[in-house]
Amino acid sequence: MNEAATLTVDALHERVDAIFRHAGLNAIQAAALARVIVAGERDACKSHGIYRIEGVLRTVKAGKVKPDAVPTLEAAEGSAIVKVNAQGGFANPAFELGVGEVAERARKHGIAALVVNDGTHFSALWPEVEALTDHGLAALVMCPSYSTVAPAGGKKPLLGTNPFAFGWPRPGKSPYVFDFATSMTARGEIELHRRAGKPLPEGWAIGADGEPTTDPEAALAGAMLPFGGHKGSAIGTMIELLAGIMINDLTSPEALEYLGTTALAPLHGELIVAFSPQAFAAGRPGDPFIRAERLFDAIVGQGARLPSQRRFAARQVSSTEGVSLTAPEMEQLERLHSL
Ligand code: NDP
Ligand code: PYC
Repeated sequence: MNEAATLTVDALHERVDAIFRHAGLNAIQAAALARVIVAGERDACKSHGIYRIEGVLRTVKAGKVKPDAVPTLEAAEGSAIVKVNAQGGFANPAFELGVGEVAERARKHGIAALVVNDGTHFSALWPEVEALTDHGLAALVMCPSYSTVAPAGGKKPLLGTNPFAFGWPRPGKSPYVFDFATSMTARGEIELHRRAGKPLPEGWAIGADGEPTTDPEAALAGAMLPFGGHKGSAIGTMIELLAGIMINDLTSPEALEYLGTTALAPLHGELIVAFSPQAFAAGRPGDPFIRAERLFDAIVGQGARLPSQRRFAARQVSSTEGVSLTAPEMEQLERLHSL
């Protein structure tokens, strides 16, 4: 029987990477996945932490993702659009391949986009946003998922939980970053409530009968609800259009049709747009970074907190004290390595 333990971020990365290598993933796939999963644990984002390892392994075993894929980059001379094909592997190493190129082009043109096609995506988007704010750029990131969310006024799953994230660089400080599902919550949270035997907050989901439910099992069999009613529903639809149809990749209904289940990680595309604040502000008085700080100060001055502050505080603790895992979580790491 394993006991609860505290691991350094590097030690946890090694263990997660070893699980993926053992399951047949090549070095670039395993390392990129381990980075985002460990970042989830490090930043206390449990819905996209080690709990996701089993979904990755199931998706590999089902033959729905290529564990040995090597992504390829296509960037026409002079274009502001950089395309990376994940070649049927995970989207994370594809993003890592393209991020330097899109950052360079955003600095050159003021704006540039990275399109990731043919990738399996299961992670939070803030690691990708932060990769761009680290380059001094603002960024928008979005992707579809698979049909689990009823459009506002509907009763059946159609849209995905379609995450939407934004980052603004703050010289000398952690960036301003928000990252959320366009549903009331990420699907991972529903699953974590089911595992913990806890009821859902009201307003998150409806059952297969179309009636509101707080039972996670009924919610998983029914539909999740968009956040903010028609507003979240419209943003989720925009993501289907921009990061599905416009980039000629799968929409959430098509991703579900391809997979045939929501128990595996979804295959689809992803759209990342990077902006150079200096380029947009050029020619007018005022420094965009100084002006942004005034806005953040005014928000915090009212007693509000900035998004991602909870994560950055958790990151600070993890980097000095390590990541604490419960006995069942340690058991899970052990078991998954011996599969
Ligand atoms: P949450 O509702 O937990 O949080 C959303 C954002 O709001 C975070 O940036 C959070 O910052 C911020 N926030 C929360 N409370 C406050 C507050 N009181 N004041 C200011 N900001 C606040 O997220 P979701 O459940 O909607 O999504 C969780 C994750 O799931 C996301 O990272 C998303 O990318 C991922 N996801 C991925 C999908 C995929 O297909 N790949 C699909 C759906 C979701 P903080 O973290 O600091 O609390
Ligand atoms: O948590 O909603 C979610 C999710 C779907 C796909 C990856 N994460």
